[in-house]
Amino acid sequence: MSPIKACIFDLDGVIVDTSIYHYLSWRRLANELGFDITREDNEQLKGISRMECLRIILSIGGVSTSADQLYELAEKKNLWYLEHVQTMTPNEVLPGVVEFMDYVKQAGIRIAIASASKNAGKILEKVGLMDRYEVLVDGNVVSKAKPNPEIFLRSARELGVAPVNCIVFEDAISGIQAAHNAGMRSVGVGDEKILKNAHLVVPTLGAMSMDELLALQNFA
Ligand code: B16
Ligand code: MG
Repeated sequence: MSPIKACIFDLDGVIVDTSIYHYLSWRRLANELGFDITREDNEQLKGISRMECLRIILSIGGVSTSADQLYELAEKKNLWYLEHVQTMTPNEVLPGVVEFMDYVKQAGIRIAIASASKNAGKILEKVGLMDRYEVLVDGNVVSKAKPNPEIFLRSARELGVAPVNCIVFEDAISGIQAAHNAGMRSVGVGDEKILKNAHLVVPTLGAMSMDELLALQNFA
């Protein structure tokens, strides 16, 4: 049995859902380049870095650009995305998240946020969660995308907790794989059929009980 000493939460899809804002901003960019993207296309972009998303969008439209243009396009999309982020309020925190974080903290379990987003700090500030976690590891400080375990290993290191004592909460398949590659246990937040490799799957954090969390201590 490995006691739970830290919970590491992914941001987008677990704590808030900014995927609609990413979609609107990527779609605006695609339209400006003369093509369109669908909601299904947007599904592929979850949990993936900004530059990787841009490469996927451009391949959908069959557009090729220079390396310099790639950075300009990514920057343009990000400015549009930030206009949406500026409108975010605490009402956008997903159901049950604050209550679950409170339970965890009261149980003496440490909290980190691990997000591929370079805007994670801004989003957490807009939704009023800045004082609910000890460590934030985001796209500004990690270079290897999930399923590489870098983001979770760094979170554990900054908290001073061994990986075996960490539980990761993730909505992306690559994030669950990254948690396992880090030697951590995982909770998938979302669809059980998609996140079947996770040690436990819940539809939202609000559906997760403290008993279920503590039962994860018994998983190897
Ligand atoms: P940015 P997460 C990810 O956040 C999003 O799921 C993904 O769609 C986005 O492309 C990525 O952040 C980078 O975001 O452009 O703001 O740096 O799920 O890892 O919290
Ligand atoms: Mg996510």
